[in-house]
Amino acid sequence: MSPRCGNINRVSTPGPLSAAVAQACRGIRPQLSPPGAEAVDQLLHQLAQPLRVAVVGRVSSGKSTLVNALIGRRVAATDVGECTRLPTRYGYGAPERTEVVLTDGSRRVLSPGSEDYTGANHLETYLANEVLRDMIVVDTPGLGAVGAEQDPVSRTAIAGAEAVIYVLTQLVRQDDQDALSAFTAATDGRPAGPVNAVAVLNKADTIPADSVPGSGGDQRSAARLLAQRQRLALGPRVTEVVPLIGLLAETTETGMFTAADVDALRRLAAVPPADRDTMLLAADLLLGWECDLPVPDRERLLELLDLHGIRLAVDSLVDNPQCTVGDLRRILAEASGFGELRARLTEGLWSRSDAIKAAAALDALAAIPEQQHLIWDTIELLLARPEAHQLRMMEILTLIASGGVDMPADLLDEVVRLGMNADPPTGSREQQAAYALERAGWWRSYSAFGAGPVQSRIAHVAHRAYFLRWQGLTR
Ligand SMILES: Nc1nc2c(ncn2[C@@H]2O[C@H](COP(=O)(O)OP(=O)(O)OP(=O)(O)O)[C@@H](O)[C@H]2O)c(=O)[nH]1
Ligand SMILES: [Mg+2]
Repeated sequence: MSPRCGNINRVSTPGPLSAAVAQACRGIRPQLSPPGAEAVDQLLHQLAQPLRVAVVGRVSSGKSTLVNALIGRRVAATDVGECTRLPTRYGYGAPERTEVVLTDGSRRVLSPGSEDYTGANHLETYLANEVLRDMIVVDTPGLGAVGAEQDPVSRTAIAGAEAVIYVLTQLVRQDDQDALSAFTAATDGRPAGPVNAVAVLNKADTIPADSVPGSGGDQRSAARLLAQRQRLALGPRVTEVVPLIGLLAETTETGMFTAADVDALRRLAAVPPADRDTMLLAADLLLGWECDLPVPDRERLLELLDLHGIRLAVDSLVDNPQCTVGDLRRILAEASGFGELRARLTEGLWSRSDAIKAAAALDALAAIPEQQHLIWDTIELLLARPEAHQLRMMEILTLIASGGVDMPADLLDEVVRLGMNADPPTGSREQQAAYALERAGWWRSYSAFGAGPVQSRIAHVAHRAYFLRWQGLTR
């Protein structure tokens, strides 16, 4: 096995699709040259590991903050300036440690407190946190950091990421779109599409509500509206953009918010309302105002909650002076939007991780530059199996996300929503079944009469998806 492979301990067992792909890989392996066999070993290794999710986005968009919230522990350094320089993989393992992986594939354990990254390609941190049994999280340097987009080092390190959480802030710019494409390079050429990408509109607390028409001046509606608009701008690459206040998620998920912080907030709540309102307009005003809360405490509150979070907590304490630390933590956690993100990640990534991993492995297998006939035949056989329908669906969703399919937008949208299970069921079971059967029939005739080869492939998969849905409802 390649010395580049990490030794993150696998705990959960591979799902049926991953197992089927692994079996196919083992069947092909003896026919390959040593480099081909090595590539297959790498693939088998990755198939046996939890889903590898890279958190990507522009500099200072809040990637490391989100990584901490996801892991539930403040492990990644965060800062207002450009901060994360080396990609860092967080996986389950004991003893807890950080290893520096050098560009030649060798590794050494980083002594605590040391920052000697000489020759490093990336870092691997092993933690005994339960959540890491089911995922490997990769924190990445900001896209747009000096040289980072073209930096082969960071590409290599996140190569093999099977899924991506894309952290956006207020503006989706053309170069953000480009950054999504740059991710394609980092995933060994596999496009990030709705099947493996979830987008987040972070720093929702800093969006001026008045800047978003239709929000009625309400912060949450502003964030939601903007997120919807970003989804449209990103096209079929993502099915949803989830608004998030990553800072509040980190503070509440990592246990950093304590009773001492609530005491500090109480002292702010005791300041006369007019003064308090002015103090909480800007960080400088908060830090410079005469009041009996020591400045370091104010700095800490800003770091933990920023102005919006402080205002929310103080308002809650004014409304209900009995609020406990637990109550406030719940209020802040709710405001962060992390619950919704977690639900999206569970639905969109974790619960599909078997199929995502299997699809990624098939792509990597197809890219091995030898015995192509054998490899393609094996893949075709595998895809022909009924249980591989999910893989076919992922294949066409990725095709649609690439933007090259000539088909009416409403039909493409229907397929994406079908494949992502994006629409909650409506009507009685019988009505749902009737609808699924009707759409199955429609797509079958479309595949037979209305389409070229690509459209026909899509229609075929859509037909089958509706048919399976109908079967599930009438069984
Ligand atoms: N107000 C606010 N600040 C946030 C939020 N998320 C992160 N921040 C702050 O933004 C700054 C940058 O956060 P990081 O997590 O270091 O950003 P990053 O994307 O990892 O940055 P690089 O590693 O330099 O690319 C830090 O000061 C965070 O505390 C948020 O939701 N709201
Ligand atoms: Mg960072």
